[in-house]
Amino acid sequence: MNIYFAGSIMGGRQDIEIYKQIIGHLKKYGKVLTEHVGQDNLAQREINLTDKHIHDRDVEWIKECDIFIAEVTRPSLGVGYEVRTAVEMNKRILCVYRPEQTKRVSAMIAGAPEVKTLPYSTIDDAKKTIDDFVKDVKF
Ligand code: 6IA
Repeated sequence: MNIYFAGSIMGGRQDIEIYKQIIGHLKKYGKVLTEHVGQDNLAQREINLTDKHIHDRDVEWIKECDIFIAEVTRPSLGVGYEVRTAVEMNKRILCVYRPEQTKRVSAMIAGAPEVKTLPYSTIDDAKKTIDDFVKDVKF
């Protein structure tokens, strides 16, 4: 199974440790196409890539994914754009967020009928939510 994980980059890297843990968990289920979202040295890795290259590659990966999962606590233009792209491609989409950190997720995510948006408080909760979502997709 190909998995696309989306998390904030230019929107702020404060949640990177959480992204790492979610990505580590997702790897149990298949190939995470966007492992770099959880990598500390992303800026160095991608420094020579143009914006167009990054955009076109990421859109191609969304096309290839079987499930799309985003951590949306930290608002990110890129993640919002990717969620909409995944909607257009009829992907199965889960967005998770920590209500302790953000009062409300954007209505354009929380209000989208094609997107399952669920709160979590601990990383174990997030993993459980992901497990349930994957089970649902498989059967
Ligand atoms: O607007 P944001 O940067 O927060 O958007 C983050 C989302 O867009 C992530 O889910 C990524 O999949 C995608 N994205 C944005 N920028 C990049 C990137 N390079 N490389 C890969 N995916 C990206 C940024 C390079 C920069 C740190 C030098």
